Amino acid sequence: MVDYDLVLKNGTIVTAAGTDAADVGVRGGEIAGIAPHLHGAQEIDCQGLLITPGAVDVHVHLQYPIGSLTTTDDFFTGTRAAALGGTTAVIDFVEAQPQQSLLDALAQRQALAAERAIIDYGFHMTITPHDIPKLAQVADVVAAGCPSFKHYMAYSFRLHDGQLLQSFQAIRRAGGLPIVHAENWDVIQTLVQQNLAIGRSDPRWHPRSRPALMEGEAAGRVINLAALAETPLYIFHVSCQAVVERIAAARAGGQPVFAETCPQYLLLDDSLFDRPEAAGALPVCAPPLRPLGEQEPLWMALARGDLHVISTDHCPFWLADKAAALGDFSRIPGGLPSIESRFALAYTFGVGAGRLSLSQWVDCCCTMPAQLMGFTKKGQIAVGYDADLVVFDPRQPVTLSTKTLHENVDWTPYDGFQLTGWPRHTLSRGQWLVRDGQFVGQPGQGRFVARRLATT
Ligand code: DUC
Ligand code: ZN
Repeated sequence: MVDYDLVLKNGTIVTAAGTDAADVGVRGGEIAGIAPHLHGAQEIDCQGLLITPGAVDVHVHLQYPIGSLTTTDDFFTGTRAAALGGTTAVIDFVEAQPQQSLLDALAQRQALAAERAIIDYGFHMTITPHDIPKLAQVADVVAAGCPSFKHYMAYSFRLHDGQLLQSFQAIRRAGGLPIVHAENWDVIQTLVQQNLAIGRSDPRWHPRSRPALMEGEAAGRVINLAALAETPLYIFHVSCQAVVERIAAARAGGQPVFAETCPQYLLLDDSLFDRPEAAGALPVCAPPLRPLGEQEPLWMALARGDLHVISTDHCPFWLADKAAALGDFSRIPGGLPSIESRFALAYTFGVGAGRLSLSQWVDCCCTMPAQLMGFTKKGQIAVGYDADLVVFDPRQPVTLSTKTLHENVDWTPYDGFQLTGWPRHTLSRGQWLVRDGQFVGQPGQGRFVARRLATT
């Protein structure tokens, strides 16, 4: 009997809870059955392959204006690359203009994404200093399906401690989740000026002006502010042990602090800044890549549960735009691409290298990010969830390069990386996005998803 629109047959289902040899039946865009011997109008043989939830990337910057530049992947190219890499939902950002309401800014950004996105998406609302008088609007933003709010402790739009506290209090009242980019901007600015003043202008002075010690200090401070406001907290792009230690201590004391790290902090180190000419400028991002030795403890923190998510902070700029600022490291646009390779990088260097179990891999890349950010129907293989599914070939060899990747950028920090394991098929709400490694999706197919946090 044909009960389903589509059945993924004979694969190994991997969830955050374990593995299971069963078929997955899809009906009406949802997962409708998980059992042996299911039958459907379409049946796909997944023998020898893993079936995972679609991966969820909760930190991406697509067609995102930063200073005078805009990130080079737009909502089409970025989400197409994401789908080819097994990611079926992303969270991008929205920032209001000084005179604009938060809801108006959200509607504007939603309209931009709606035309072009391939996969489902949401937005974090950024709270900048000019939004402090607008904090009464936070409840409307949560009600509109954006319950997570980004705060910077760095850059011109950083918030001071009192402003962070005020924002956290408003978000707590509204049942939202504050997110923080934790660095100490005053110290960074002082070190940048000191270094530039004595002619230390090349990229190797970028990480030396943004010390891990002070990332740890900023994280500790913001954890304390969250405790004061009695709110949960999510920390973006943790790069070093100094932050992990603060998170672990807070969690041991019962404080609900959650955090992500990114492939660049797990796999790359600050020796890349010593490369000559433009090559040394390319890996500039903030927080910076850290010295060799800082990477392994991040993997261990993921396995232990002191870090919870691997996201990308995908933020691509052209090689020429990075190179143009070579004379002053502090002007190099910060950001690295990895929206396409994150899930497979985490498989090869996590599972393949024995650092993560299969379930931890799925948890960090799919389930936890969905759960923490309130995607209530994503990140799991369970009846009633969206049929966002990846069929992953754990034996597929791939050498990463701009030739094999589809990100709209002319370099990758993972050039030459040899992976074993890559997504073969990607489905979003039961629709094919990628079939046998070929993109078959349509612009505009992705939908805005109103997120609801478990606590709201
Ligand atoms: N850091 C980056 O490297 N890029 C985008 C924003 C950020 O905080
Ligand atoms: Zn970012």
